[in-house]
Amino acid sequence: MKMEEARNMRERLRTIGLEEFVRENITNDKYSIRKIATAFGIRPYLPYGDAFYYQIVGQAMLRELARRQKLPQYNTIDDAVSLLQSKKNIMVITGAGISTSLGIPDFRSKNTGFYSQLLARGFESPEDVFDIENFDMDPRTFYELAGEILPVLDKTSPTHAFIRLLQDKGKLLTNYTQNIDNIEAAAGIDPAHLIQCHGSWATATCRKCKAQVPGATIFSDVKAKRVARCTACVQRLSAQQQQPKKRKRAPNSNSNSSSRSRGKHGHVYSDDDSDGQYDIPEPGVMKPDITFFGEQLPNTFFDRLTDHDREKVDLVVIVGTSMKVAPVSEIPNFIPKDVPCVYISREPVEHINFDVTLLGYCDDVVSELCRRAGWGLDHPMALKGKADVSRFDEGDGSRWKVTRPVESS
Ligand code: CNA
Repeated sequence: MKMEEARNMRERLRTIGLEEFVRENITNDKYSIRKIATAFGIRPYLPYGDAFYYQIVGQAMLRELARRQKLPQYNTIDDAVSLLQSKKNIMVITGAGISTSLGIPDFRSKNTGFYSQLLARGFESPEDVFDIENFDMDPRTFYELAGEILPVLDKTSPTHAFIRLLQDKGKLLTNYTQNIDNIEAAAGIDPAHLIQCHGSWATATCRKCKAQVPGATIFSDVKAKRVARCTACVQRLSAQQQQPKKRKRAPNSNSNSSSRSRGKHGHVYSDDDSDGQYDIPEPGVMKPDITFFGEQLPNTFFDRLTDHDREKVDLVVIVGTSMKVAPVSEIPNFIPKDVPCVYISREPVEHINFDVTLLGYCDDVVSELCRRAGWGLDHPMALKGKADVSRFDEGDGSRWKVTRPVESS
């Protein structure tokens, strides 16, 4: 199906509603279900029967009905500037792209992203490195690689400074960061206005005894590609080992002495090596408190979004994220449909409708926004002077390329 036809079909669904749309296009066989599937971005030749297609097209139609629609009155970079100037409760959603200028790779950028590097090294499914079941089965893969996304501790980017500026102007409602680098702390973002949706390296917790330590405690292990062990467990185990141990009962022995003691975590200790068998208890593995795939997001995320921000937000600014990871990717669809949404990133995304899209290095884009707003962005890496702004070829005219003029790049 051609793009134009697909767009019309989706619009028709929104205009007449699900029931009427199904009657008009599906029940009366106007289109085959596979053809309709293509209007919702589903490939028509998957190796499944029509029953499967009816099911996923149904889900896709429901999603389409829940999707935010572009607000026609906002289109240009100056519209974005006016919104920044006039709005008072700005939600900023950030991703790995705001830290790449500090040398921390993002995940999904082609060639430079961490996932491309993993693919090039033969990892078929890079996301598995951050899967909690895999980590618990064997943490070595994570520790082998984690040093490459270890945060810098004392640097911030101009985009972090921009978020701080919004805070200083009393406009920052909440910064929902998907980043785990905790650079928001160095930028002075008030924890009361910050949700670290995927946790952070700021702390680490033992998978066994749940002891929590500052994240920096495990950095030397991460840098050395060594699995970090829990020092609390180590201390407890060594204290237990120093206690007098009882001999293991020999098979068929009549001795009354108790032969085994069971440790706190169910490990069985014995100093009897008569059968050459030891069951050596191990200290737990430390995991940085970043949310792995398969783990719940912190409750603060859902609480703040639903009980506080949804009512208050008057502008959403999304920066440096591919918006591929749920539930953060669902935020634009969740907030009221009349709240404008500005997207700043290097590449456009097609699965969410924004009002203004500003494509370029986010540090340059925010510098230009501040320049046009008459706000000083105090950061040594901020763009000094004007950026070039030109219309991006694809899309509906609300997408703009923002680039450094050649002499200042
Ligand atoms: P992603 O999927 O890798 O997307 C990053 C996006 O930023 C892409 O669309 C890039 O085009 C864009 N981008 C990269 N550099 C720039 C730049 N300088 N200016 C403008 N845009 C840029 O990462 P997401 O954040 O969307 O995905 C969420 C994951 C990434 C979370 O679970 C994080 O924990 C995880 N992550 C975090 C960090 C970090 O904390 N710094 C680093 C790597 C990955």
